[in-house]
Amino acid sequence: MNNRRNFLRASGAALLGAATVSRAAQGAVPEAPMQNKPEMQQPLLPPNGRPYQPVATLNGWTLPWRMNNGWKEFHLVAEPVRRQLAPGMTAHFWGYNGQSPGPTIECVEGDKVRIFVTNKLPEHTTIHWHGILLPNGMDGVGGLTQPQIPVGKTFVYEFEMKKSGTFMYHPHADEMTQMAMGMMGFFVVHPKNPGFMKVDRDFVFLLNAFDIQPGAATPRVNTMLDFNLWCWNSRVFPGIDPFVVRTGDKVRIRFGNLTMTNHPVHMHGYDFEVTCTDGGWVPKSARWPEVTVDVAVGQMRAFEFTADVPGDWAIHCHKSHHTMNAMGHAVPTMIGVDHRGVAEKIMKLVPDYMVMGERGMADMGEMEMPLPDNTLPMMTGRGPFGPLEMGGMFSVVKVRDGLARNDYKDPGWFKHPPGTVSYEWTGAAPASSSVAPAAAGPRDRVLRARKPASGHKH
Ligand SMILES: [Cu+2]
Repeated sequence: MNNRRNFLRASGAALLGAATVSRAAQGAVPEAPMQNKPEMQQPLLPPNGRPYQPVATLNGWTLPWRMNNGWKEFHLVAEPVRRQLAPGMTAHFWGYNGQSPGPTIECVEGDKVRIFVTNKLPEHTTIHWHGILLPNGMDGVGGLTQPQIPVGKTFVYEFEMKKSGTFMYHPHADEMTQMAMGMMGFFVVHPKNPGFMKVDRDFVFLLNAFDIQPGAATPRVNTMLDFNLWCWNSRVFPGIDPFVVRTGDKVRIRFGNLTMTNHPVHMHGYDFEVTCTDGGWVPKSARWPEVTVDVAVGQMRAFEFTADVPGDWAIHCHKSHHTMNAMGHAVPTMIGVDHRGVAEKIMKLVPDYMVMGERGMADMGEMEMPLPDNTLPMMTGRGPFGPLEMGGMFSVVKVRDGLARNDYKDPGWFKHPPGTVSYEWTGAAPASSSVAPAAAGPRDRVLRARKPASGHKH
């Protein structure tokens, strides 16, 4: 927060100075603010230009700009960055202005936008403005519509925002490497009329995926399909910010998919309507209610609902292997397999050996398993009732009474009104024995014999 306030102060000073500054100074490249904190920064209320409700970028921030003779000027720096995926794991990525994803760019329909892009990567790059209508030579396809931006050089993109909507930016140069390394950002164009499609809270994030081997920090860039870290804004559960919402708020959640597969994003507790795609706003007559929206590769979707039911409502990708972190892939299904005797013999040879999955995988959620450094557990996180057994693309929409208008602070866990939580039946069982509790099996013996977790690191 402090960092951010500092640049806001710095950029505010620059903005104040802009009116009186000389032509030569106006010709200088604008400051490139940097941010490397993984927590969501307060939405950036526009200090000039047309008013709008700014977006809240999950685990991210919005890039400040300066006005220069009617142009909004932004400065992106493509560079290597470090990003904490969740406490316990930091990755070496490429990104923009200190972070992957890069900062969100926000402007208004009709704005003239000038974006300086400085390349501090070890190879050339470009930026493509995904979904934005612009002159062909501003489209950012290296080799096709412009020369590549060489290492160390700064290029300028200039275009006028023809329509409002939900967009993103990413390189169109050595794409497989650069996107696998985390280069991307969100781009929101607000409507000229602030009353159009007005909401109280407007969240944005990108879905991205990485292949980082346990113990490593740099993604494998030649992976085509078998990614092992499924992220929202380069974060995994429990590192993803909650969506903090005040009861009664009109809420919009926008996301774009820059992974190599589709993601059915499911939200609990509400039905909603998709109101915007990367092509523009969806007319009312073309919307329908749903509780899961599938977003294909390269697509963007925004859905809206009125948050009238308080609670902690899960929101997640519905592919169950996308709500897990690395290490889940090579484990065989062991449900129903009887390990009697085998585990004890193996433990004589391999002291850390553990039996996994004989009763399902839920034990993984609490398991004290030795992990390599810089590696996250496969299923993790704790809620008010115990382990959540999640990872990857999972977060919580926290709807609470009486929050302040711009309060996005995590309010903690929901306090359920008495008598509203699922409970254990303690009355009489039916005469048939089919629902009697299962007897303790051989598994429990193995768990008791397990070595204490002395090698446990994370
Ligand atoms: Cu998914």
